[in-house]
Amino acid sequence: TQSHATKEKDSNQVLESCEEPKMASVGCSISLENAPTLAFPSISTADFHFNLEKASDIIVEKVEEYVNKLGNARLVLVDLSQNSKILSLVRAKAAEKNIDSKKFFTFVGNITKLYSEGGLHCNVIANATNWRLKPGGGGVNAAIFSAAGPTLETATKAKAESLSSGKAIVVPLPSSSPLFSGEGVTHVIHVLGPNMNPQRPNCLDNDYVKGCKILREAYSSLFDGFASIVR
Ligand code: AR6
Repeated sequence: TQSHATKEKDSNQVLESCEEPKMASVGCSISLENAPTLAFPSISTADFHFNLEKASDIIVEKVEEYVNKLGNARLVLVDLSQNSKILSLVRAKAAEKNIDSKKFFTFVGNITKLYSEGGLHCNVIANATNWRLKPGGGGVNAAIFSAAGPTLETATKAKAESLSSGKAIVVPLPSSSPLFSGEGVTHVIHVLGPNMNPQRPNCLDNDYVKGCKILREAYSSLFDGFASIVR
């Protein structure tokens, strides 16, 4: 377990180090490692063209609202690149608000390979999906449906045919899915965020009053969904 904890620490995780003495620090890593963890991408900020400053305010606001309601569970914002603008904005704003960095942190990696490539154990991952809940389309949605295999589509269809923006649905992942066996992911939560891209359905035409309201609702639905699994 210690080597796993070390692996997690040595990876790309941006987490202030535990400052306790050595033994306490090992204990701390073990309990953190076993904690239920939700990895989530920044909803709507790539293909859906949502403003990054506004999105980062909303992420930090919603994390602050939920993080202490979730017991020892952790929330982790993930993106693919070390240079991710959204990760650095969120990191700075979360630090300003003194959000507990053991319960919320950012992580650089592919959300479908967090354990195998980054040593970060996340039992739940969120997907920024489309209204039809269909595989493909690019971004994190294509990556998750592809890594999870066809059972995710079947399990998703059993829950819902479509999703309205601002909503999330929790889908238990069949144990036959490679994401379950290889990465330890037991649930995928699909989230539909607001769309500001005119080339995608239901574009909000730059209406950020509506857009921000929907993005807040999306994170509330996501974190409520995670809370329902943790309980
Ligand atoms: N791992 C971690 N983060 C990722 C990954 C990955 N594999 N892939 C992308 N990101 P996006 P949206 C980050 O475009 O803006 C889809 O086609 C990415 O850098 O996936 O909500 C759907 O079908 C960004 O920070 O989602 C919808 O139609 C974040 O994930 C539409 O795009 C979200 O980027 C949804 O657009």
